[in-house]
Amino acid sequence: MSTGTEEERLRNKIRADHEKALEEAKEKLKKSRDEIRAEIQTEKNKVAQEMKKKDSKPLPPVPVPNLIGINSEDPTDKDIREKRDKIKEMMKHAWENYRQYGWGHNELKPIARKGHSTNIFGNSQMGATIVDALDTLYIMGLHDEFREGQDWIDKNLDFSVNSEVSVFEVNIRFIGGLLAAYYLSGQEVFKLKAVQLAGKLLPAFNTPTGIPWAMVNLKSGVGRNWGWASAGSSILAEFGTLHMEFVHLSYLTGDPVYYNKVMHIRKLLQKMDRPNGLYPNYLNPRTGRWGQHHTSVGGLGDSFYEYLLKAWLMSDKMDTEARKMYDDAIEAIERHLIRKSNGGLTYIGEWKNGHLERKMGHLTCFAGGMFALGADGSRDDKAGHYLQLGAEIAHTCHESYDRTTLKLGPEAFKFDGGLEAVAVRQNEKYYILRPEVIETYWYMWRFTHDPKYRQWGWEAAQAIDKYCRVSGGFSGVKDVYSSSPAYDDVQQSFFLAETLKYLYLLFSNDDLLPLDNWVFNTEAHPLPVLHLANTTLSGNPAYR
Ligand code: DMJ
Repeated sequence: MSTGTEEERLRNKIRADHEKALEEAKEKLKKSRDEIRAEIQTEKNKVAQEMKKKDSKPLPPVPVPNLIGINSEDPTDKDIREKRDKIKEMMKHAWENYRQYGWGHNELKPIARKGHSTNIFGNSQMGATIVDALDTLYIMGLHDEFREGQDWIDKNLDFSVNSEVSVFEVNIRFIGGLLAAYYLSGQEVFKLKAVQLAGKLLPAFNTPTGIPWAMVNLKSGVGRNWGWASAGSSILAEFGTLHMEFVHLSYLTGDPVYYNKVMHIRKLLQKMDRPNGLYPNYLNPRTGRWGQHHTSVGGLGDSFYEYLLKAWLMSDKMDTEARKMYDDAIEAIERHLIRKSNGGLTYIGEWKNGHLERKMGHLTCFAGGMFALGADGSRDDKAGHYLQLGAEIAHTCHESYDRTTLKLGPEAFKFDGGLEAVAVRQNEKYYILRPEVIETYWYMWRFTHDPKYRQWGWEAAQAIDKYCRVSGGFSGVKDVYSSSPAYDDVQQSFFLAETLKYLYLLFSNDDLLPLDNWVFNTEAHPLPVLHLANTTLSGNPAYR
């Protein structure tokens, strides 16, 4: 209870504060508008500085996982060495032009020779190509270029911007890219930036279900979904492709918040009914109900399945729950979506409201590599079957390239009405420097050493160099069936992150980033396996 004197003391204090505020207000009114503005700005700067200091506090040290195979000898075979050198030269061409004409922008317009961006990166210059390219530069031994990128990131990469970005794209390209650069080079700046950025993505999870919004404003934290998505839904391949990066964030920071977010998504999915055992592509984050019953192993679905398998691999095969979800999903996919064409080509169609569309996307071609990667450890010991399935998908996707004029694959191809692995609609005939087919060649090469995969990869590399290379970099082409195709004038950041990296690895020895120790995220950023069972990690608060 307050005594009388205490009350009086309080009253006096309030009065004094009040008078002081009045005095300050009077003083302020004597100042000009410009002076007031300058004062406000100084205050703002002070707060920003304080926040920056808080943001760059060192993180608690954690034991570094086993980082094997960051370097490797040159291949002994001269022909293979020369092919690998050629891929490195292509990387230099892409990088140097970006540096000259698009530096700091997200991507490059190689014909117009200026910066380029799309709505997935928001409206600010976040240097997406720099972050996406770092690990490729590193493994290629392009260390000067790597340092230029590091320097830019250190001085310019700032996430306190009023910009609405895609949570998925920022996660796979930026957080994945920064984490991989950190593990490869050991430079703390990458880890710090990854953690700062992750903090900016967390408000996207503030939904009634915990299923994140597709987009979030980095400054305000306000999230929303794509206008085109079925009934206000979030997308399976977006909210289902956060696991690898978020587990690493919890590991590195000792903060379980990231791990808890992705495990919550998994638990929620496990509880839901799945029509025919298939996961629909759309899930409403407000109601927790599925949107349209569309299922795809290509766009909108793809990397969700990939991350189930990779969660298991990345946990040193301890996360058996993820492996079970993968096995169940793949069985349903085989039953309902995978078919053989009249001409004997195995393809993966799309399920749309109870009907199978016999069309396969370029994006779906990654699945060949996924099946091969998941073969070992498969249910009922069907390793041979899944390796074979991977080989069949690789063959089909190679056919989709081989049946074009440019020997580059279209965005989508049909198996219908006598058509086999060819695009029909004009707006499906483009090739935008995508990696998925080459990705599958590389996994198949690692698991089988069948020389045809190097041969097919080399054919693709030559076609890219011949038809997509321009003096200002590399561009996508609008029609792979035309002998003089128009350019789309975009050098996608994933061309440097993925396409060129998988090609380089295809012509490297297997001890460069061995698959027993590294798991590649969906943007080809290698993250080390976390041996969760080993004693050094059990001390990490994230896993207590
Ligand atoms: C990349 O950003 C990733 O591979 C993603 O999973 C799918 N699309 C592109 C490349 O085509």
